[in-house]
Amino acid sequence: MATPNHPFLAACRREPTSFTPVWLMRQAGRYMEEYRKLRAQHGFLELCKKSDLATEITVTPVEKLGVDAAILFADILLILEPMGVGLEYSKGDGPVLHHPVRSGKDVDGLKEFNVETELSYVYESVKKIRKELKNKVPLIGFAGAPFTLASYLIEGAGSRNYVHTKRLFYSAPEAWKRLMERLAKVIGEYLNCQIAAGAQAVQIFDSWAGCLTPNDYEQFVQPYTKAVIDAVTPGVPVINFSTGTTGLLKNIRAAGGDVIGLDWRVNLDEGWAAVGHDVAVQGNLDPVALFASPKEIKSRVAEILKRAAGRPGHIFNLGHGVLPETPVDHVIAMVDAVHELSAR
Ligand code: 1CP
Repeated sequence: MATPNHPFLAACRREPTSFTPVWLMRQAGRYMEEYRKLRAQHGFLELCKKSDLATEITVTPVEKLGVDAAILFADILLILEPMGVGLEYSKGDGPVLHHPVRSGKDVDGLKEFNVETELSYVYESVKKIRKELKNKVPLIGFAGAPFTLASYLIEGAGSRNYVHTKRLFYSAPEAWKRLMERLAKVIGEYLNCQIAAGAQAVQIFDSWAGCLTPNDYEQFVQPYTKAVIDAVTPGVPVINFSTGTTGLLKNIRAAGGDVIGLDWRVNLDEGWAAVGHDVAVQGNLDPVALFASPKEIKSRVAEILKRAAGRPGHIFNLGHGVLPETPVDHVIAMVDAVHELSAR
């Protein structure tokens, strides 16, 4: 089947589009009543592993919001489960790993696993979602970046200061290197399996890279993120997403990607100039702005579009995911405003 030239994919390639494509990180999630209803009946891992449910959760926001891309419903931590770290999602408290990695010995104790068979439920979802979407919008696959996944593996949960993570690379750089090489390898394979199943672009989430100094990013993180991006099937656009990385943008760019994610802590035009106009950008509305009135949301959308200046290669998004209490009608107002104000 010939793939139509979707605005989202064209923008990834910095080709001109008749309007600015828009989608939202966490567009499927707790702010949506349909999701909360399903979540009341099923555990989070069950929602990810039952491909019919994952498909429904992925497709619902596309129809309801009118966005220009779908993102696979899954989680960055699923790839850690087959390593034997005791992944659990407890209601309300976010994910926990019962056996975190704290030493070189722990790194070597992580289970080797087959990415194709152990995570086959993810590729099953990708296939079903593509079928369900009928080529109306493209499907984005994703994975966590090596650093963000390492931080969960080492801390055992979300973290404020990443003390254990940084201590591992300060005090045991060889163990850190072994861990990051292993992560980079499985993440690259995982993304390529999603692509083989039908994902048309992939996003790499380095959500917590903003805690790093530029030197530490360059030495301990950049080579591994770059290895993942270099391993992605040629021709498939890669979005390199991070937050809090205004001071790291040159390094983020050096790690690679066809599209660089910008969060709201930098003006879009300044962020784009910092990464270079020879790459596409994605962003960068503050997720909290969606709690303002639709009129205020529209003026903030206008401000970001003005900074993008109609340059090909801008994908509109939030700077991070939709927050759980966000009013759905404000999200719709945002998507409509992007389409209306960017029409050319
Ligand atoms: O309780 C629940 O219902 C689970 C809430 C939830 C959801 C809806 C979690 C647990 N993950 C997800 C889905 C999810 N996670 C998607 C789906 C696609 C989408 O609509 O965007 C994606 C892309 C993710 C990626 C993800 N998971 C990231 C990177 C993006 C980000 O927000 O920075 C991270 C850091 C995670 C870990 C995670 N999983 C879940 C939670 C609550 C968290 C964050 C915990 C923390 O703050 O440390």
